[in-house]
Amino acid sequence: METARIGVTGLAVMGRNLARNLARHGHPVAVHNRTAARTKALVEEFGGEGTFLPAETAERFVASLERPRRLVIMVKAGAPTDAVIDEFAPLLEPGDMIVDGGNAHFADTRRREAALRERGIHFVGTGISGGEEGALHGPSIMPGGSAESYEALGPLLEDIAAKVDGTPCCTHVGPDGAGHFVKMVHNGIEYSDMQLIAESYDLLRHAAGLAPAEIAEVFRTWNTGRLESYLIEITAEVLAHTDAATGKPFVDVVLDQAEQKGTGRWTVQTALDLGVPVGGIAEAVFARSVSGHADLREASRNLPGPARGTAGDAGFADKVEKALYASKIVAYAQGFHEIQAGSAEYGWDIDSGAMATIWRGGCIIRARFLDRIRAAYEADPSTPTLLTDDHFAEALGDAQDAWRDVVATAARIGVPAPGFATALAYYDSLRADRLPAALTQGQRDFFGAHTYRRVDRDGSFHTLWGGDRTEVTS
Ligand code: NBP
Repeated sequence: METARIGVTGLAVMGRNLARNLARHGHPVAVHNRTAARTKALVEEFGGEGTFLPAETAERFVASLERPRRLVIMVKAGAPTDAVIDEFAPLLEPGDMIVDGGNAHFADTRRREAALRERGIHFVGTGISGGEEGALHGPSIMPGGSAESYEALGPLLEDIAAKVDGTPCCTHVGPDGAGHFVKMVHNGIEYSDMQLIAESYDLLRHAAGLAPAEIAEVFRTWNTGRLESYLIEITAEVLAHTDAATGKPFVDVVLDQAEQKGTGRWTVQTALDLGVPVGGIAEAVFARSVSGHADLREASRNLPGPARGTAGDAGFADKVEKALYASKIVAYAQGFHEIQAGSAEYGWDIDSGAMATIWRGGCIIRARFLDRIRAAYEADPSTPTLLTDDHFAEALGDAQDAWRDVVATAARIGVPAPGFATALAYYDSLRADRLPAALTQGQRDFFGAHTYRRVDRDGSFHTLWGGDRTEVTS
């Protein structure tokens, strides 16, 4: 009986395209889906692209895999993933591998990995970015799990991943949940990137007075420079598009209420747990949340504010470009800080430069900029922040006047720019000699005897605020 090198169960858009990608690269692939009609449709439509071994039952699917077995799950994240693991794990043997390519929460991946490890089965939580197109033509792949499992899976995954300068956008991220953690932060950064681009558009429209088609041209120009990226490219496409039904700019007929699904929220929740400031990502999640509160917005529409006349000068678009680049550096610095914090907390030993390398292609945040991040980590692998890298520090220095002018202009004319504002505040917080946290500590000691440390000697202290205000050691 012919055997498959790898199997995919769950053949909706992602699983189907991943299976086709494997088959197109010459890997015989077993295919299975809970509802058999999807399996049949895949083979009928795309059977000519390679060797597919369809199976109607879990038993036949597992039996068709060469050993050790490599089984990829591409089903809806959450309970369906557990259901599929429960169905397949009893059919597997020690040494076999289950790859979960869904968008699982890394804590679930850690739980599943630990449970399956006890049975000798490798569970490989794998972040896959790039949507359905990426799955078919080459995604960015972030596999976690054991190093041993990567030896067996890596060549296959690297084969189907996107390539940049011949380097595959896939590497072993680290043990257990590391892959899904990095994919989560990738999505958080994506939120931030998109929000900053949206604010740039809003300011070009309302401060510089440009029309959507003109703004599309600005983005096209930016895409030839240091901001070159997939997101800038598609922004120009969306802004240049005209609605066929009304003849209006497409962006003007789309309801301005954005959705925020799991991963952006998880990135912020996890950052809070780890104590990592990711204001740029948080503001991006909140900006979508604000947009979705239609009642709140309707009730607030007539609140007073400044007249929204155009306020940008002739060089305003260049200033927005600088503010965007500077804020983007901050967003990535925050995301990478979260990756480093997660890596330290869970003992993953994640190579940050390698993450920048595998995000250069295949995924939504792919950009020329990521080469700069890779170079920054190459120059100093243990840097506490990307902001101090020579290239980034120079860009941040060069952006100073423009960045502040853009944030001030937004505030003056009443255009919300929470992404730009929080990025600048983070930057100023980090470079400040003294922060007002000293006063916060004083307040906390006053109302709760929480104690404070002093700048001039070691120890914890408390002032007797309700008494004679002498200081005691605590
Ligand atoms: P969906 O997330 O829409 O899931 C549909 C698949 O899950 C179908 O194959 C369905 O089988 C199967 N399934 C469900 Br629902 N419950 C099941 C159960 N209890 N037992 C067995 N199978 C079950 O598919 P998708 O959009 O292709 O995404 C797959 C995974 O990839 C998700 O985790 C998603 O978050 C992740 N992802 C998606 C994208 C993207 O751009 N769409 C990008 C990156 C990652 P059925 O056919 O029998 O109903």
